[in-house]
Amino acid sequence: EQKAIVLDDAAIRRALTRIAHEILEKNKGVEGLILVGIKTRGVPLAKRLAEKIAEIEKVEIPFGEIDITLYRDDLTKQNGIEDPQINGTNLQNDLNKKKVILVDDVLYTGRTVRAAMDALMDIGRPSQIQLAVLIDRGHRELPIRADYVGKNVPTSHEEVIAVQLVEADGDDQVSIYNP
Ligand code: 3GP
Ligand code: 5GP
Ligand code: MG
Repeated sequence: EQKAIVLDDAAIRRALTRIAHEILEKNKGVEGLILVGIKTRGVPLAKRLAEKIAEIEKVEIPFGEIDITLYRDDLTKQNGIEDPQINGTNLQNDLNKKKVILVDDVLYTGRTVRAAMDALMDIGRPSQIQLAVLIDRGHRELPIRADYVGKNVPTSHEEVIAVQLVEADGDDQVSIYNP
């Protein structure tokens, strides 16, 4: 098992700074924006983006989290298991006419994001949903793409992207390995 570093701490920091600027550019400021992190590691990433945006624009933007449990047949190797399910959310914000930016660490098949969008639609009627991910590893099974990508990392199905973040793991690093 050989691990190759895909992003070190400086590269993660730069990618998130760039994405914060891209979010502001695309949305022409912070008006109506709300950042929503997908648990677990999408949450600290969304918080970091909110901090960077606050630094740049001197405005706080609302922030929420959403918990999607994985009932992934490709993870458990069992068939007949459902797609990712909503476990919970702390979203008390009124999403009507808001531009929601979903944030996750890794985008793979797209099923987690689809479940997250379902959950958002149940809560309210956002005017837009955008998606930011640190890593896009390919292999989409649904017509879903990210608006903001830290790094595109082509992978095989067997490979795993390990995302370590200070808030969860004590250090910042993204690596790829073949278990
Ligand atoms: P996360 O909470 O940081 O998102 O999906 C649950 C956890 O399992 C995720 O952590 C993710 O890091 C990890 N994981 C590693 N490889 C995979 C994979 O191939 N598929 C999924 N769904 N999760 C993976
Ligand atoms: P999807 O639903 O798009 O297949 O997978 C997205 C979710 O699964 C993300 O929340 C992510 O945490 C997790 N995931 C999928 N593949 C990987 C991977 O290679 N590494 C990590 N760290 N997470 C992954
Ligand atoms: Mg994740």
